[in-house]
Amino acid sequence: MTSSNTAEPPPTPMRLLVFAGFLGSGKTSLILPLATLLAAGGIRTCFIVNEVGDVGIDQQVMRDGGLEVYEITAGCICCQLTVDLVTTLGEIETRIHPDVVIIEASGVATPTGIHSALDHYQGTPLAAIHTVTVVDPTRIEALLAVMTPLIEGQIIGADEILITKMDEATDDEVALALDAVARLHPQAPVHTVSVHDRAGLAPALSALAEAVRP
Ligand SMILES: Nc1nc2c(ncn2[C@@H]2O[C@H](COP(=O)(O)OP(=O)(O)OP(=O)(O)O)[C@@H](O)[C@H]2O)c(=O)[nH]1
Ligand SMILES: [Mg+2]
Repeated sequence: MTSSNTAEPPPTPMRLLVFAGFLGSGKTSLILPLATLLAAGGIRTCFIVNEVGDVGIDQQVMRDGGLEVYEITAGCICCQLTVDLVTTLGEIETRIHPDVVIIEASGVATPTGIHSALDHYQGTPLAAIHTVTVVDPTRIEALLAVMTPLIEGQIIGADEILITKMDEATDDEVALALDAVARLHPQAPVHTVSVHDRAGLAPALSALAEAVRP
């Protein structure tokens, strides 16, 4: 017999951590250690990855690490595949109800587009949507020159910015990336990181984990 004292509390609403950033900027490389950190803290996490073209090999690495992975392919979730995104989230909520869903957007998605897509989500209202944009300082000058609205939009729409590949970037490239972020989104918290410097990366990952802590 059950009583109201022993009834299971309703599950807490899901929290979303959205990773934006141009193709090859370093999103997956950062999500891997973040997912490990969340798992170590007992935070149940699912991962949705949106690849516009071929499916990469990264998903197998994620699965090998025990992460539940959902793939959305052959289009971008912020424009053509809005329905796929909300349907996948609904399936995740029903089947798994994790604490956190990490979404790796395609390299051509903008935070605004993803947030508009998420407005169509019909499940339990999401407790938080935290959006991180990953900036590759070694390429930002060229990308800002030729893909200005996309790259600017990815920075402007973020809650937090990770400038990555610090081990590879020159001082001038880092300065240019910092200037661009300061110009476009002066209020955004900015972390400069490298996936090859785990100690230096730890505070940035902790800040992201904190943003979606249940
Ligand atoms: N030197 C260096 N290379 C990095 C770093 N982070 C990522 N990379 C490399 O950059 C390339 C792209 O990294 P990914 O993590 O796959 O980037 P992504 O944004 O997920 O790429 P897509 O999903 O294809 O858009 C890979 O060759 C990584 O090894 C870093 O901090 N330093
Ligand atoms: Mg990736």
